Amino acid sequence: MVLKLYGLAVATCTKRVRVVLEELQVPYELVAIDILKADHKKDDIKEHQPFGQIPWIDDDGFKLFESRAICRYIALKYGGIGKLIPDPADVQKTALFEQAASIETSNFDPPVWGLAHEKVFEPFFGRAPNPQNVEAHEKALEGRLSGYEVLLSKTRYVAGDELTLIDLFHLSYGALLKVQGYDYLESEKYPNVARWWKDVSSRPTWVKVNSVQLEPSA
Ligand SMILES: N[C@@H](CCC(=O)N[C@@H](CS)C(=O)NCC(=O)O)C(=O)O
Repeated sequence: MVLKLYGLAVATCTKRVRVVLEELQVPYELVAIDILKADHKKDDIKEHQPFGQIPWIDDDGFKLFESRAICRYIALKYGGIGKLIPDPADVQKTALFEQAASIETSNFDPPVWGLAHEKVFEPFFGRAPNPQNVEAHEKALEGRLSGYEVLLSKTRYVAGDELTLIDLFHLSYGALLKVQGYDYLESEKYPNVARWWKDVSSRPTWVKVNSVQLEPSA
C-alpha cells in the first residue's frame, strides 16, 4: 500500500513532509484534510492526530504525526544509510545533526512562525496582525540570523557540509518571509545565510512543493 499523507498542499507542515518525500522519491498519496473548513477538528480525525492538527501519515498501517518526526521516519525507512540523516553509528555527525535540529526548533521556528501567524494566517482569517508582536518577532529573528551567519560561515549546511533534513525543515516557514515582503534570507547583511538559503530553496523538489501557496488576504 502506498504511503498516505493526510494534510493540505498549501499547509506549511504538510510541505515540510512532502519535500522530504520528493527528495527521497518515495511514492505517496496526499489525502486532503481541509483545515480551512475545520475538517481537522472532527472527532474521528483526532483519533489519528490527538491535537487536531495536520499532517499525519499512514504507512501500511503505521500511523505517525508531527511533521519533523514523520520526516525522520521517512529518511530512516526509505532514504538508505546517511541520506538526509546521518548514519547513527557516526556519533559526531549525529550530534551535529541534533544540534542543528535544536537550532531550527528553538531559534528559527518561534520568530518565523510568529511572523507567519501575525502576517499571513491572521489576515487570511480576516484578523489584523498585532504590531507589537510583529516587532518582537522581527527583533528576535534578526538576532537569531546573526547566529546563523556565524554557523553558516563555517559549514555549507546547518549540520555540516552535507544537506540534511534540518536544512529542509527551514523551508516552509522560511519561504513565507518573502510572501510577507521580508528579505531577511536574501539580504547582504547575512551573506552566508543568503548563500545557504539560495542553495536550499532552489532545489527542484522544493520549487515543486511550494508552487501552491497560501497568500495573505490583506
Ligand atoms: N508540530 C506540528 C504542528 C502541526 C500544525 O501546526 N499544523 C497546522 C497546519 S500547518 C494545523 O493543523 N493548524 C490547525 C490547528 O492547529 O488548529 C507538526 O510539525 O506537525
